[in-house]
Amino acid sequence: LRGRSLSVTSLSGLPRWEVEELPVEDLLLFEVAWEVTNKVGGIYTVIQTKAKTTADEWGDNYFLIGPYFEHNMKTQVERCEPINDAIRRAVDTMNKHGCQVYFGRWLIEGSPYVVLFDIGSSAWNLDRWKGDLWEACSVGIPYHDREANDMLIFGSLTAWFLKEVTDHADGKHVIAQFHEWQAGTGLILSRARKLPIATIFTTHATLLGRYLCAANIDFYNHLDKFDIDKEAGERQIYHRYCMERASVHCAHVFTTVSEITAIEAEHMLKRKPDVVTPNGLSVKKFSAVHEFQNLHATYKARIQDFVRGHFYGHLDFDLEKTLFLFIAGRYEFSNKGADIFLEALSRLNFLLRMHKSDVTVVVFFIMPAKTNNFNVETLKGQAVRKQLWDIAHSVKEKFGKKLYDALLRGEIPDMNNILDRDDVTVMKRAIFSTQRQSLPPVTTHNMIDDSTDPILSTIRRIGLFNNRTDRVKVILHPEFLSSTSPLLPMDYEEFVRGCHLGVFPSYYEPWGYTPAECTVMGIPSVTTNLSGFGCFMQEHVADPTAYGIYIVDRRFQSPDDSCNQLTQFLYGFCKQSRRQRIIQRNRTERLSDLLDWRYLGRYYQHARYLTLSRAFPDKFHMEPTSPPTTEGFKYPRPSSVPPSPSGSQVSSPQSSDVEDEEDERYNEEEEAERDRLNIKSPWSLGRVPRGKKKLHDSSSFTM
Ligand code: G6P
Ligand code: 1S3
Repeated sequence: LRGRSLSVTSLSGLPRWEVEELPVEDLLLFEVAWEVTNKVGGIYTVIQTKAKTTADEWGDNYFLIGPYFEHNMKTQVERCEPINDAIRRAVDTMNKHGCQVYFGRWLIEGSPYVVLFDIGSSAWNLDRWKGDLWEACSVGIPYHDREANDMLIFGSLTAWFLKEVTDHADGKHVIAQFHEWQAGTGLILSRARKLPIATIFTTHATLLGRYLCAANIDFYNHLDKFDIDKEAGERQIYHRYCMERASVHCAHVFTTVSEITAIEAEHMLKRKPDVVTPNGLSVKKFSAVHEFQNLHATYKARIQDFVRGHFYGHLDFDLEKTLFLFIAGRYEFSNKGADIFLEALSRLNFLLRMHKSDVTVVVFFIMPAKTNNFNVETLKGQAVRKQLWDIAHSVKEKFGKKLYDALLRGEIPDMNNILDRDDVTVMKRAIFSTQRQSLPPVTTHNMIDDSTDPILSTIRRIGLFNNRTDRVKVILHPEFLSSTSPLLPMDYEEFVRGCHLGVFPSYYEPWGYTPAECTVMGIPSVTTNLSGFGCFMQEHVADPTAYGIYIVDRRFQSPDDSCNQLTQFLYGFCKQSRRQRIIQRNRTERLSDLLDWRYLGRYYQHARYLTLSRAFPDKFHMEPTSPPTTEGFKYPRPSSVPPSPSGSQVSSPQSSDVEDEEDERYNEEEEAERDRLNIKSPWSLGRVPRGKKKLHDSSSFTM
C-alpha cells in the first residue's frame, strides 16, 4: 500500500484540488462522539451533515459510535444486523458480557451505521474502569461529577469494542476519530492498551477557552499568560481538563475546527493541531437562483403575520419597510455576543430615530432559557390578529356579494351604503378590542429567572421596551423554534430564510454554524474575527461585506469600538434598498459551495491519511509536501452593483469570466425584480465592462 493514488476533484466555481485516495475497502473507519444520534449542540450538526459524503466514500466500512438513549433510538435509528463479521462478533461478545450494545442505521442522509452503547447498563463497571484510567494516565474522576463518570463508561465501552474489532479485523486497518473530551477516554484507553488503530482527536472547543471567555476575560490577548492548571483547578474542572489534554496528546493526529481554535489549543492544551478541519454543511442547491429568493418571501410573510399579532394595537409601522434580524444559539450571553448586540441595537435605535428613518427593525433572540410556557399577552396577540382576519374576511365576503349583485343588475353600487350599520359596528368593536394598555411584550414566555435574566436585565437597562417611538423592537423567544408551536409555527430553517439578517457577534466561537447556515440559505449575517467561520471567510473571500458577511473586529479593538462597528453594519444594512438586499442575498448564496462538505471534506480525508501514515508507517507513506493549506484561494470581489446603500461604486473594477456570466444571470433575476418594483434606471450604480483580467487563478489553490 506504500504510495498513494491521486484524484482530482472539482466543484462548480471552486478550484480543482488533489486528494489522497485511500484504499477504503481495506480499512474500517469509526467516528466516536457523544452527539451521535444525540443532539446537544454543534457536534451533532458536524456529524449529521457530514455523514453523506463520508458514507459515499466509505460505504459499508464507515461506523459511528455514540451513546444509547431510548427516545433517540426509537425516533432516529433502524435496527439491523451488522454485515461485517468483526463488528458482529464485537457486538455479540459485549452483549454476552452484560453490556447493551445496539446496532443499526441512522436515518439521516447517507444512512450510516451506528453502534450505540447503553451507559446505564454498564455503570456497575465504573470503579474498575476508573482504576484502568488511573493506571493508563493517572487521571482520577471525582464521584460527584456524573457527566465525567458517564464519559468514562462511554470511553471504556468504546475501547473494549475497538479491541474486539481489531482482534477480528481480518487484515483491515482501523482508523478511529474521537470528537471532543467526552469521547476522549476511549482514545486514551485504546492507546494505553496498544490497540492497532490509527487515532485522530478533534476538539470543537477547549474546556478552558469556554470557561475563561464566559468570565469576560480578555482571553485572546492573554493566551500565553494563563496558568492553565490553576485556572482549571479554580473552576473545578481539573479532571475534565486532564481527560481532554491526555486525549490530545495520545492521538496520532490532533485536529480542530478553525485556525483561531488552533491557536487557542496550542496554549490551552499544549499541542498544535496537525490539521484544521473546518466545518461544512450539506448544501441543498436549487436549480434556479430565484427559488431561494421566493422562499425568503414566503417565510417572511409568515413572520410578518406573527409580528402583526405581537404588535397589535401598536402596528403603526409599515411591514413592507420592516427588517427582521435575529440571533440564535446556546444561551451563553457574552460568549455568543448577545451583550454587544443589545448595546448596538440601542445605538441603532438612536440613529434611526435621529435620521427619521421610515425603517423599523424587529429583532428576535432565539436562545433557550427556563420558562413556564408562553405568556398570556403574547398568545392574546395572535388571537386578536386571527379575530381581525376573520372579521375582515366576512365583511369582504358580504361586500363582494353585494357588489356582484349590483353588477348583475347593471348598476354601480353606492359605495357609501354598501356596508350596513351592523358591519360598521362589528368593525368598530374589533378595532376597540385591539387597544391595549401595555406595550407589546419583549418576551414571548414567562421567564423563570425574569429578574436576573441577562437579556431582560439589559433590555431594562437600555430601555428598549417596544415603545411606539422605538424604531428597533425586540422579541425574546427563549425556546428553540418548532413547526408545531402554537405561537410561531416555523422550524428554524424556515425562520432563517424569512429573516433579513442573522447577527452573531460572538466572543467565543470555535466555528459557528449559525452564520454558515445563513450563508447557504442566502441570508446575510454578522460574524466576528474571533469566530472560526468569520476567520475562514476573511481568508477565502476578498470582500466579505460585499457578499453579505459582516465581520466585526472583536480581537484588535475595544468592546466599545466593536459595538460601534456593529452598529454601523446594522445601520448600513437598514439603509439598503430592497433591490440591494436582493442582490446581496444572491451574492451570499454564491458562497455556499465553499461551505459544502463535498468541498471541506478534504481536510478530514487528509487527517485520515496522515494518521495512517503515523500509525502504520510501513504500510502508508505520506509525502512531506502533502499537508493541505487553506491559503491561496479567495473569492474575488463581486463585480456588479455594490450592496452599499448609495453613492459607493463598484468595489472592484476587475472580474472573471465566470463572474460575468453569473452576474448576467443574476442581472436577469434582478431585472425582473426591478420591473416588479418599477425601478427606472437599470444598473445606474455602475456595471463592470466584460472581459477584464481574471482575479484568481485556480492553479494557485494548493491543498
Ligand atoms: C425575494 C422575492 C421578491 C421580494 C423580495 C423581498 O427576492 O423573490 O419577490 O420582493 O424577496 O425582499 P426583502 O429584502 O424586502 O424582504
Ligand atoms: C461547538 O459548539 P458550541 O456552540 O458550544 O462546536 C461546534 C461544532 O464544531 C462549533 O460550531 C461551535 O463554535 C462550538 O461552540
